[in-house]
Amino acid sequence: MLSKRSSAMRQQLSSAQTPGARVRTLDACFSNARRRLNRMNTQALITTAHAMLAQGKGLLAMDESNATCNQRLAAVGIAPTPEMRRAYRELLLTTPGLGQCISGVILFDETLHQASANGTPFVRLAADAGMLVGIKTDLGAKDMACHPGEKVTEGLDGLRERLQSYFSQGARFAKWRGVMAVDAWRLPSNACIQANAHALARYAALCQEAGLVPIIEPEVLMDGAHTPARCQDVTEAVLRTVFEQLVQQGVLLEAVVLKPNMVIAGSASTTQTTASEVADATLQCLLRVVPAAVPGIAFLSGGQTGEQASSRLNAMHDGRALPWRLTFSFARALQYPALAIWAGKDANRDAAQAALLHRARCNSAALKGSYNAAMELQSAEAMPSQ
Ligand code: 5MM
Repeated sequence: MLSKRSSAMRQQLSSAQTPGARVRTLDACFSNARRRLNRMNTQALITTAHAMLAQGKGLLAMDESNATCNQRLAAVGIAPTPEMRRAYRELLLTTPGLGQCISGVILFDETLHQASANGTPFVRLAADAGMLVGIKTDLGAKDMACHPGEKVTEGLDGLRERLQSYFSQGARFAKWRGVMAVDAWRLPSNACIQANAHALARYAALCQEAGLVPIIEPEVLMDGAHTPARCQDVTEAVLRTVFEQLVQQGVLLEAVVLKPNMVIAGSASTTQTTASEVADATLQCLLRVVPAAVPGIAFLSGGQTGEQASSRLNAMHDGRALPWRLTFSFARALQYPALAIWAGKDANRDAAQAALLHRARCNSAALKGSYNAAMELQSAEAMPSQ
């Protein structure tokens, strides 16, 4: 299987460069990747990537940094304390039936080391529910020097050692997010795209060396008034650069998961598109730049409501043939209703878990093209399990 996929990737990438030097460059990339990863590691990575992309399942991103998690708790009136962060993450991980729709959870460093109130480590809770453990490995998007309004993600220093430690604690995949702000013509700069793509590729290579499947998350932000066409152009340029960098760094494309934004208008744009238009633009963009060797694409929600994210994901599953599996890796679009219902009160715990399960089931249905607005009227208990 690996050699078939490698050959597909070779063909696809070759067509994007000039003939002579291109073949030598690609040969070097492939032999580098193979030298670095022995056959056993390669097979284990590919197996993990396929498990993350299991049919009908997606990923739950619950890896908000402390600052982001605190903001989200405070926004619904919950005290932003370490104990409330822990209790909230326990609520998410102990949701009955979650493993039927969720293949893996992305944790923040703090959460990886935490345990439930009865002392069960969170890593054990995830494993018992049949969910793989992933870890956010970047150290955040920081202001980029000489580039006002732009950010570059940091965290490469010491990453090799952190990854070894995460693997020994049970993590089997990782995540790194680069963010690109958009405006009508100036942003993102080429420097910002190049810097973030380079960091993503170096992170991905280190992950594979440590036995972790890298989730590669180059996010083109929804903030602003840009048109859907502008989002599509920028997303295509960003992803093209990311894949060039991944190949240069010798990353094995068969063992990565791409986590992109959908192609949608800026949240303040007057030109909003329908779910099927979002699906068409997103898939046109991805088909142009994502090699067929990549096993799967797990979308971020980026500030869409739960219903918007589900309906757009559903519209991408209309029976068209695609070279990769599509799924979700949502944070807000899965968690927000649950967080608001919980409000930090034990009495609301069951209802909050039902709300999380409901969103997970809606997204699972979207992966089969069977999500519809009527599902939003059903409670999680009443919905058939996927
Ligand atoms: C884009 O954010 C990621 C996906 O979440 P959404 O589905 O809500 O867009 C998410 O995994 C994010 O990377 C984490 O929440 C960490 O964010 P911070 O801002 O804390 O680094």
